[in-house]
Amino acid sequence: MRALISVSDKTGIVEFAKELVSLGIEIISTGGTYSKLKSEGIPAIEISELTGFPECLDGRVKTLHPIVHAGLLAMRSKPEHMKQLSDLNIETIDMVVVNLYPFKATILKDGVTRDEAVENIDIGGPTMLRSAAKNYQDVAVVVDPRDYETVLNELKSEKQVSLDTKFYLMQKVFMHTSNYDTMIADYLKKERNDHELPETLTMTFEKVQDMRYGENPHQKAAFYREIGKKVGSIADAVQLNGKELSFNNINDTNGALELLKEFTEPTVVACKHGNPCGVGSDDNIVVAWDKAFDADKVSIYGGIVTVNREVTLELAEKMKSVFLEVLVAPSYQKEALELLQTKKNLRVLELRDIEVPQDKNAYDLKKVNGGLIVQTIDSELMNEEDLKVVTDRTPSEKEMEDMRFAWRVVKFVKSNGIALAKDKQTVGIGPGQVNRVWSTKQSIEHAAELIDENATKGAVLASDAFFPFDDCVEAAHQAGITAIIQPGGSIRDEDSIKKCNEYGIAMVFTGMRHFKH
Ligand code: 93A
Repeated sequence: MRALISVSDKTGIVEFAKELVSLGIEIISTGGTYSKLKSEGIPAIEISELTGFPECLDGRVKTLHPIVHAGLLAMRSKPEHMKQLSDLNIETIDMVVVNLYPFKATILKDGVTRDEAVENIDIGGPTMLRSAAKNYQDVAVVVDPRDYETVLNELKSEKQVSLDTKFYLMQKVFMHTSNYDTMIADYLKKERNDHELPETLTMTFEKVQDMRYGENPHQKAAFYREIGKKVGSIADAVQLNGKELSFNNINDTNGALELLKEFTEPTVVACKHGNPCGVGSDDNIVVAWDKAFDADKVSIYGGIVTVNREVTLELAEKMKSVFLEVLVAPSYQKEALELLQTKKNLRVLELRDIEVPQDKNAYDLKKVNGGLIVQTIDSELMNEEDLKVVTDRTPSEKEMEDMRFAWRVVKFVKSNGIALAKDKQTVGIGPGQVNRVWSTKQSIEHAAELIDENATKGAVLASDAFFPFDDCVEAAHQAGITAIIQPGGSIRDEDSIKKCNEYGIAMVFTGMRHFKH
């Protein structure tokens, strides 16, 4: 029996090769692997000796030779194949142990050049893997060091690798090589800044962890991360305290981080079930917390909080008294972290790159039954030049400031979404209703019930999409709201504008809609 070993990741290879030799298996190997085995005193034949051809072109051509590939692809059950091999003086190769040039590790390196990445595209390795895998009935192909043990155990007890295992190894190879190629294609697409949606969509994600369950306890779940640069996402956060993140934690934290990224000034976002329940901005992060907390002291219970400034001891003390599921911040003062770590259920995460904006060309994917709907992410807020006052009254500077704040928030409220704000604090949020006036009424009720009856007086209202009727303006007026920001674009815009003018409400159109489902 002969095994060809050519590995970049040399983990466990010496022990594995030693065992193969002790089982009487002959080893053929490529340059670096050969040197490693030799230095450990393991007998091996160099690939160039087998092929009679030197490794050349900086190693670009090592194993790409018919002696290798005929030896792998010959079907032992076909006499013509075996006769041809013998006529050509080629011997079979019965096992391939290959793992590939570290393309992923290379593209993840800081400052990697395109040339360096391209040089790390393995050609000979996948070719051998594919040849061996195609002929799986006769060749055992090991791409993952974690399979060395299984293979050895079978060789020791059965003197061969079982067909079942060989089939499993084959399937693993095609999964591996297709992921490898997809990773290369993804990288090149990004390098070309290609924003097109391709004819067939392939992406590779790697498993970060299995999760106890999914959205509900009877659903299986795992968390996969995109392969590529760090983008300040939940996948890049480092957990400093608390239980493992759940499926819902990850989903909700993602939403809370997306919203937070809209803000550069000190801001605190509290979210529940994918919707913000309280958002506050201020020059002082502790005041921002107070605003987010006071916005809705009920819903924040068991909520997710994201913060874009260091958590100080003063802030941690305030947070400690609230039951939170997840807290994410760019950093923690030492004493603050120690205090938070006394709450064993609180998942405390550090995300240094919290402000890194999302990649504008990233895909937003939604699985539907039988397919996938794909779009680029909603990375815009509005075009300043489209911002237009449509009422007789022009909003005051303060109203404008609050409207800009509310507009950022409402972008992340599930549609139909309404956000009310005053003094850079949300005072009412109306998410996910099937008509807009209900969302409006809900946001007003939120303010009255969770803050006080006067919370909406002098507040502003942001709507993620246009008003189909003037009923939202009516409700806003009843609540004492003085300014409205919305995309505009309804055939009945005039009705809403008229009503605003009647009540002295200032209204601006952004010309951009932010549905979110
Ligand atoms: O440069 S290659 O694409 N050309 C080849 O012919 C070839 N054969 C094996 N890369 C090739 N390999 C790869 O070399 C293997 O997939 C493995 O990752 C690596 C092992 O090289 P070494 O034994 O010299 O460290």
